[in-house]
Amino acid sequence: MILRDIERSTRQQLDEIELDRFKWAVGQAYDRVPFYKERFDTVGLRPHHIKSLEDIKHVPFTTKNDLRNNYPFGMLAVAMDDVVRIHASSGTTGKSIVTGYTHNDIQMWSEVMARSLASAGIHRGDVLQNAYDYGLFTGGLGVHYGAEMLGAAVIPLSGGNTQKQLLFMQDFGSTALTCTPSYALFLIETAKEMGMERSALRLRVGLFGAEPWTEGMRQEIEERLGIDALDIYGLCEIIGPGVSVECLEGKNGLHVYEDHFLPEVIDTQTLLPVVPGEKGELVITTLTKEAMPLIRYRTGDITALHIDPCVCGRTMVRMEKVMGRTDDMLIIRGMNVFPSQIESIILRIDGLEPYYQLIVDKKGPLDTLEVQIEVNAQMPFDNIRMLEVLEAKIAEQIEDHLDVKAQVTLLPPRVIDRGEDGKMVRVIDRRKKR
Ligand code: DLL
Repeated sequence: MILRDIERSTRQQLDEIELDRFKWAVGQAYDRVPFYKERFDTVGLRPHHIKSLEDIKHVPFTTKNDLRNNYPFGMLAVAMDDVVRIHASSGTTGKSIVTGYTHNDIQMWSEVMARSLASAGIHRGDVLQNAYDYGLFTGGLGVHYGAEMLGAAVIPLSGGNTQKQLLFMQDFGSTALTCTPSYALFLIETAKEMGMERSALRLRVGLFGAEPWTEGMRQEIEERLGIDALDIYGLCEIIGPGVSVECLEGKNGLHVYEDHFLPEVIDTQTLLPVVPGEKGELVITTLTKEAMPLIRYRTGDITALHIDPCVCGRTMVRMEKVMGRTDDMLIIRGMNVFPSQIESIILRIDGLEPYYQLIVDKKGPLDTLEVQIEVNAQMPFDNIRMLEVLEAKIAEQIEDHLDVKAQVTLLPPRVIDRGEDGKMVRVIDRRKKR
């Protein structure tokens, strides 16, 4: 199959494709988006200056703020007549990020999503339960179009209606599940409450993304559902889900679809590219997108790129599981902490659920961190002494691993808000309000 051929190209073949497409994308942006013409003119860059992939370092970055400043349609490179779809991020702060798609963009997106599903071992004949939200969020429709292109039978359930989801999962014999990792946990919890046995389900594989999740969370979901749980990454600015995905064989980093998205990782201080394997901020250039090409877009996501071969035979570069966003990184008394680091610690301890929230505040001049975690239903919540001992143990582990003092508060099951769109809110930073 052609799709698989390109995924096994040699590095040189990939570089050639990427250079051709990179030149095209820079030209499109320069010729058709006034923002880019002005930005490139300021640094004296013309599209014909791009001779090699190395020349990318002379090209200015694009940021989320640039998109906000051009809200809603200022970044479009085509007339509205050629736009067939508009998506937007929920935008909890400031203006939403808006993105448009031409017919070809939708085709390309469907293709990378079909490839993503195939990379998870999903095929024609599978019954795919799609519990990503349908709407402005790209999860629902992105997976949907990919599943149809692949030929799997997609059930467009969207998020919510959890008991019904589970009944359909059982009655329709769903073999694949797509949703956020937190929603997967919620499904597991609800199935348990409904007395639904794992053996009543035919699920084999799940493709989870849209928020950071750790290896510990993967293990939890895999064990409780008896499936392979794989990571899928993307963002609406670039296309939606399908920028990169793990393969079933390797389960060790997400292959970036380099024929459409050119990835770099930069040091957030120097803004220079880091060496492969080193962590930094992911920057992506769209190589084929027509409606809204983005050149060196700073995603804000922290990861590292790996170029060593993967057992699956795909040659495309792999990115590590995203550990969080640059703006999720908390600085607590001078120490850097990502919610995902706390998650890794929590999930190693018996009796806890992966439902937690970090509450950051200030007492006088000092930052304080409270970690609230739900315990599981088996934990005797009236045994105060036992809870205190456990809280102290968790605090000790957090301090050992992250060098940060935390007050740990255990909560009964089901009290932490599960979040909208299936994405959980992990951090409440009260320092920002003051
Ligand atoms: O979350 C697209 C998506 C839908 C991806 C379904 C995967 C599955 P946005 O709402 O624009 O798009 O949010 C994008 O979510 O910059 C990351 O910070 C985060 N994110 C997305 N996927 C992952 C992942 C969709 N696998 C923002 N791991 C991105 C960690 C992720 N964070």
